[in-house]
Amino acid sequence: QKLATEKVDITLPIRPEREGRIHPISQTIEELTSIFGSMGFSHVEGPDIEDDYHNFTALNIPAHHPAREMQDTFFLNRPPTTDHQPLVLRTQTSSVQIRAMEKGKPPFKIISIGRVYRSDWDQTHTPMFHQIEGLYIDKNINMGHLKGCLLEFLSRFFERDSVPLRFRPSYFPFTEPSAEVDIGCKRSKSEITIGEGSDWLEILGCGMVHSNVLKNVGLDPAQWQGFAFGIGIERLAMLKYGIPDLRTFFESDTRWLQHYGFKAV
Ligand code: 2NM
Repeated sequence: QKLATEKVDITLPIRPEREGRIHPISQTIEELTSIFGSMGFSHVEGPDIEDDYHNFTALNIPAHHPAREMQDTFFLNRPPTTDHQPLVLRTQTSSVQIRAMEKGKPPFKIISIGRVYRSDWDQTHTPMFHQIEGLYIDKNINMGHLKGCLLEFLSRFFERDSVPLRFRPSYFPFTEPSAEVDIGCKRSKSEITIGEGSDWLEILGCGMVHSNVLKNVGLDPAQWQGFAFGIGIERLAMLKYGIPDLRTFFESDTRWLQHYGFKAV
């Protein structure tokens, strides 16, 4: 009787369960690694906690540069390194590339991706964000290669046949010459469309690696040269996926993640 009355209906659907979502930052990092991987860049990693030398000095950032000031950089109290250097939370991932160049032999064709930290908090800045930096050092690399590389990457990332790019002269301590790159876009009331229209939007910084940086990692600037670039990943994700507010990336709101996240495949 028990068997007859307490039969389990195995054809019933399961109780609804909310499926997890992949965070837009993780998704964007996957896309970037895949695009640059197919362009011949390998992925290098390094520590989030850096010493003063790798975060600043090796990158030709002089002793009294504003980026070293307390209000921009998170300095760690303890433990100090044996050579009494301050320790910092890395402010850019270029420190990872310095370490890769110290350890390896040229040519270098690498990207570094990861968290970076700056003491900043407002509508368009969070104290932690993500960056991708690229570096290509060989015997005959010039700004033409830089432009071609960025054109290929940005058109693939934004899924367009081509994208209009504008190079504006700029300044970074670690590159000479340096440029900021704008991408062509169209602004309507609530949306930005990338790759068409008559407006410009700043998207990344780049340049030819400074001869002092090459010397600092033991390379002869008369033999080796190349380009580097750095891009904020949140900004790329916001533009590609129409996410309006930067700070929502780090609020861990599962409703936000259900909306903007990606289904696992
Ligand atoms: C940027 C802009 C320009 C950069 C430089 C280097 C290194 F390590 F080779 F010196 N890595 N990344 C670089 C250059 C980063 O970010 C806006």
